[in-house]
Amino acid sequence: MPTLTAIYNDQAILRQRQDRPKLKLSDFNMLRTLGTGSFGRVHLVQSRVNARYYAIKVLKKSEVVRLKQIEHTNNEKHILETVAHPFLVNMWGTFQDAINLYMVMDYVVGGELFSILRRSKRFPDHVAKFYAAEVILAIEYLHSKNVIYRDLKPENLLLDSQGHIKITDFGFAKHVPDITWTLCGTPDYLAPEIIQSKGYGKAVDWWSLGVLVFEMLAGYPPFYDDDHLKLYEKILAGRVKYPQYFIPNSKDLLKRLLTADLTKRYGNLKDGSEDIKRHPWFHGVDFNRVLARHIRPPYVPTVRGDGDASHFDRYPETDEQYGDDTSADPFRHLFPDF
Ligand code: ISQ
Repeated sequence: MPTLTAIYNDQAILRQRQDRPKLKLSDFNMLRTLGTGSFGRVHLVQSRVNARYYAIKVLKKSEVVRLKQIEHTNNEKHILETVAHPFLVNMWGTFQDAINLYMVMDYVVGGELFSILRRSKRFPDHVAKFYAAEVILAIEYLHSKNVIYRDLKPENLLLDSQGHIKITDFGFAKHVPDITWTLCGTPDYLAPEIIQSKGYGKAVDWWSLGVLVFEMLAGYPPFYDDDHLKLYEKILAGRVKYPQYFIPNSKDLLKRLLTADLTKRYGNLKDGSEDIKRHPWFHGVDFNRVLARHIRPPYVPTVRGDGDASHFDRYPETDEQYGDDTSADPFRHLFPDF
């Protein structure tokens, strides 16, 4: 991918990463919780070594095991170690104790695109296009490394201090030689071939790009239903009602992304993501300038200092003590690389 490496040399960054000392819990002061998930939480922390802020994702091993997420968790760690891109959250290291796994990542101060979208109700065309362009470059980069992301949605797009995108949460990402079969992802964003348990590949990310662009433009996803079974029927039926305020070019691109037939879906044809980037909706967008972060972001978060957490919701804090190396650790062998 010549245009990419000319502007952004991921190999140099990946090499520099390798000879860093292993991080440990005592390197950090725990500040507040930034988010919670089914098997752990993300904390804002400050390094005692360099005073910088980071986000630490803490996963409880027993929960990861109970929820059968061992493989996904190991995938997440491995993939984050092997990628470096301006629009992907950067991981600095991992460690574990008897109870938990820890992943140290950049702190991305602007919060979730989801929050801005819900507050704005919907985005004007040029705003959706800006975020779509940054996301396309990140997905294209992951696919060039044979990684499918599988969880594209506004909750997983964070805004940095300047308003550029950082994709987070690689819990469903997978290294794929060609196709894979596991049922995972978020119901609203599932591609037909996943629901139908067909083998699937990179094309699922281009489907979910279509869902994402639709949701940014409309304020709601194209296939919406509280009942998951009905939702899946809608996705498979593939009928989308496009609001009349969608401009013809956005509607045309969305139809080509939200195409159940894999042999016709944009992103999955012989020219890959070039078909999407060359589509008339992106007319006038210079993707080299996007990659270089030279396009001015539509929303710039107001930030009072690097450790400002005001763009994240508050969560009840637990008095959980991390760093337990005295308990029995029956799961260590399941996470040998942490
Ligand atoms: C980085 N910054 C803020 C929040 C985050 C949540 C998950 C992963 C990384 C993060």
